[in-house]
Amino acid sequence: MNLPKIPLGEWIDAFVEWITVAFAGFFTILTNSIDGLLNIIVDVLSAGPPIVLIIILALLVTYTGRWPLGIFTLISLLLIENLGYWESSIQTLAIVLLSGILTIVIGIPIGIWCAQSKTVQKIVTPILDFMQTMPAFVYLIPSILFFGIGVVPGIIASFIFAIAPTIRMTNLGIQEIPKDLIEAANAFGSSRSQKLFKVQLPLATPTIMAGVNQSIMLALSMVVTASLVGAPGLGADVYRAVSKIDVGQGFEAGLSIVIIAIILDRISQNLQKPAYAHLVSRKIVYSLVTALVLITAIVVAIQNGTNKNENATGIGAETDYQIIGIEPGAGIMSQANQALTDYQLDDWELVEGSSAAMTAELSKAYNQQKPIIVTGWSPHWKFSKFDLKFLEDPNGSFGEVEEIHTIVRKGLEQDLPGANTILDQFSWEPSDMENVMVNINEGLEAEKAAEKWIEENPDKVAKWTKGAPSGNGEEIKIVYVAWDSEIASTYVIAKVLQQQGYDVTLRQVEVGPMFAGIANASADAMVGAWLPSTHVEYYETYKDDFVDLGANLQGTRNGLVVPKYVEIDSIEDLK
Ligand code: PBE
Repeated sequence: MNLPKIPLGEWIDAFVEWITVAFAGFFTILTNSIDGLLNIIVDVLSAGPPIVLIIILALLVTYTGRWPLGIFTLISLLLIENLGYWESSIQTLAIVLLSGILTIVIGIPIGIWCAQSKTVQKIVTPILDFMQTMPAFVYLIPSILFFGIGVVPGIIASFIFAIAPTIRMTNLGIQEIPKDLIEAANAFGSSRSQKLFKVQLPLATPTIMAGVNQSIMLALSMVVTASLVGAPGLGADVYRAVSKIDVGQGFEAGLSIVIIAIILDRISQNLQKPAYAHLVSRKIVYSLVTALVLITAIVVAIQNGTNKNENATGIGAETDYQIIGIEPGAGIMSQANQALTDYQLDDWELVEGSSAAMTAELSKAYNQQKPIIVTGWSPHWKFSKFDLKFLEDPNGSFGEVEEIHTIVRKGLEQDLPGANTILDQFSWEPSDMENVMVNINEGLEAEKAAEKWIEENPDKVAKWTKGAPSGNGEEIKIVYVAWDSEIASTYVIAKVLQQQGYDVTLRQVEVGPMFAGIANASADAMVGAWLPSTHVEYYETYKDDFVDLGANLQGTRNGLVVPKYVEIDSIEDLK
């Protein structure tokens, strides 16, 4: 059958683009409010020294879930603090609390509404099914466009992912109430709202709380995913560990997430029926906690108000002192961190995320002519699409002009001599690479863009394949990171190898795994090692276990990049 493909993706793209523009103002307000709320929560949680919060949490857990749990909380939180994950934990806790609060404030009323109207329930149920089964990653994509990168798209995506149980359980809890109780309430002539607040909600509370508990757990399970778009906290620590293959750090951060999960789970499960309610009444304890939170919030707010420099202007204030980064394991991220130290930019924050999120953020700012600073490298399509400039780097934090190397596993030369020769002879110019990148950015599939370049450059390709025996369908595994530059080079070399008779498999991985994969021979080749400085750490770690076939491109550059309309010229101007 030759039916044309339904352009579902295109429709969604157009729809999302329309929303992005039409509701830009609304999204800005929403972003700022969520960001503001989150900052308040973080400020409150980190108001005193860690030990204060640790003791308060331990007491709260003791009260709700008995003393053994309290002791567990005390010890495990001290452990988190000792391992150095306290700040990340506060961030994570704040993100989960805020998603939880949003879920309660929005989910419970919707649940009540569902319980009261069959029609609403019929509409809401399939939407919830959809929201819960759609992979949570997918929500991140439009979230970045609407809310930019950082913590807000993460919170929104967690919220969408987590709200369903609260709505469902509220609905269920109310519907489960025995009919005779409702009839009795009716018989006494109670109004709708009396019935709701005096009969239905109190009776349904345990079920509703079970829903809220599940929602909080789901929100917590989103923290790693959310870190892909720049949400800070333990999730970002885990992502960073994966990106660099740091087993120890991964375990420590993972363990901290488990501890926080247990604590949140036990508190939210037992809030309704605290273990020691017979000793101290719930009212007293919860009022105390609420009062404490409110007082801290007010004190913190007053302090912030007096500290704030109202007339802050300049690039820092305009960009919120943020530099938009990419994957945490990328070489350019260590260089950017080095630059923050070298130029003493203590106020600045390097936001972690992904290359795709970075370019999305850049396009968005550029279209609104807003100032923005990103970690950037050339060759890259963004230089053809936008008017950009590298900031001068007098201290050389980003290294000199570099080259990109092809690296293969040991033994490839013996096993697949033809493929090895082609990889060895692969070499092209920055303009070639940029040409492929621009085509991909303009919507051509990576594979098609590679084919197109190969067709247009037969002479270059002939040099790469010269003297290389063809393959006989042997498999060759190439690994790459989803940086635009590496997508271009990898697809081109893959297509050439394929045309020469090899069965090429491409694997997209994080930076650390790319190097480690070649070193432990679970992959055969990569064409994206930026040397001598960008990937020096990985190179040094694994260099005894792979074969460096030398440069395939010369003249790359890393640095901080801004649109030309931004009025600074050097990293020094950020001070
Ligand atoms: N990059 C592109 C990579 C290498 C290729 C500059 C983003 C990095 O920083 O690791």
